[in-house]
Amino acid sequence: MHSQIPGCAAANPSYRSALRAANPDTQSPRHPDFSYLSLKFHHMSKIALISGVTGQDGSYLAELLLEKGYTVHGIVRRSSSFNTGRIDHIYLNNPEYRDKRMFLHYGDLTDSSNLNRLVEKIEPDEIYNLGAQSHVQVSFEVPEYTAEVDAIGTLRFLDAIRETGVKTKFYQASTSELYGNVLTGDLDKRLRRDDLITGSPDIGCEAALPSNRLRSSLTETSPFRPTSPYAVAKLYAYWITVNYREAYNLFACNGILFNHESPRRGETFVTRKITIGVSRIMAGTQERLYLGNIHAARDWGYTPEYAEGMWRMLQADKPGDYVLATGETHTVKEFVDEAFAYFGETLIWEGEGVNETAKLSASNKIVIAMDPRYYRPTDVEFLRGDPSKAFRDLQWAPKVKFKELVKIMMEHDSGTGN
Ligand code: NAP
Ligand code: G4F
Repeated sequence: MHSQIPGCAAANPSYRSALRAANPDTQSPRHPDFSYLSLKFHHMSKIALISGVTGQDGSYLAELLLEKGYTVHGIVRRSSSFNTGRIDHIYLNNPEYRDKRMFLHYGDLTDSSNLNRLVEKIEPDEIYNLGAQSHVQVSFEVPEYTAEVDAIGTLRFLDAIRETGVKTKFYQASTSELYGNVLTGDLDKRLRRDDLITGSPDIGCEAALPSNRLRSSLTETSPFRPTSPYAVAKLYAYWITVNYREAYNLFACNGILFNHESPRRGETFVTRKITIGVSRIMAGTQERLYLGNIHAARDWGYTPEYAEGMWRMLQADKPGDYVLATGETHTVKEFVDEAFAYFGETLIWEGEGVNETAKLSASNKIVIAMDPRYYRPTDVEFLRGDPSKAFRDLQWAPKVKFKELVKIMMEHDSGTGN
């Protein structure tokens, strides 16, 4: 065993042969025999490799794929403390999956030889590259590392596919951060909001205006204008995925995902910070919650539905790039209001900028204040996505909208859910 993760898979010569040994009825996945094909069809015994399996999205995706009958291999990076909390329920504590249909491997997107080895040994049918330094504000502190993992890490994965010659499909976790402020045009006056609304041919966004309701929503053809080291790194990853698709005929897709949240969202992202903070304030264990740019607006969806969308992209007839979003946008401030409304509380907002505060209308107690530490050097002010293409081609449509999402997260974090 090369690993210290409890039950972590050793570097077997081939996981496919291990799988076949465990299930002698399963013939080679490359075997053109119909009995195999029908077996594969009925049992969906595909093999997936997920980077970032310990993260929010990776954990839901692993669950989804296991439910669909996949064998799931996950890449876990070494940490001095346990970092598998989001997948312990499907791996550590689940004898049905652990080392039978789910395997964990140490690895890192900064280590090419590791990625090459894993792709070669596992021969996955599908690769989901979800691993990333995913915190936008942190990317201003560690820009080089963010580029190393988020940009070059993607190249390393694609090159591992190319060099090993393994026939596989590739999903890249692209992001709505790529657009930056193109809808509001705050950073670059050449891209005015009016241009987008009227569809200026100059910036090629005619196709970005599919309906009146979504006139100012972002689509696969909207221009990119990243505004953080994270977004710039992800821009590289987006285009290298497109390039490898075109140059080497890879089945490679970009999922341009707008913000998606859940009870498993990292606690330093704003939605989870709010649902935990508000729960503690209402329980009397925290005085106040400090935030940054509460006027920023996001298109927030529910993560399990987005995991389904990732999978659908790799089941399509042809590879392509897809926006996943709800088409509905709310500010951080509205999220705070909705979180307190879960407890029947109303807030009174006062002041402006860093002096803005909110107090509970019932008690006059200040519960929200600003802290300049949470402001970013540059921020994305407004995001709204148009998922029409995903609906048309993948029959993907999100059901959970803003209010339901806040409720799901509040129920979890306040311990008041069923
Ligand atoms: P997350 O919770 O922060 O998870 C990131 C995952 O990447 C974790 O498993 C993390 O490992 C792993 N990771 C970090 N550095 C790595 C490295 N050097 N090598 C290998 N793995 C590494 O993020 P998420 O919300 O699940 O997002 C998943 C992906 O979608 C990310 O690429 C993110 O940028 C992108 N995305 C997210 C959203 C969103 O709203 N959530 C929207 C658009 C795009 P540890 O657990 O050890 O930290
Ligand atoms: O929750 P956030 O940190 O998410 P952000 O920056 O939108 O990025 C997330 O979504 C992207 C998709 O668009 C992903 F690509 C990325 O990996 C990540 O998952 O911040 C949301 C907004 C920002 O405008 C931020 O300035 O909330 C504002 N905000 C206000 N106060 C805060 C805070 N953000 C954080 N994290 N903490 C605050 O106290």
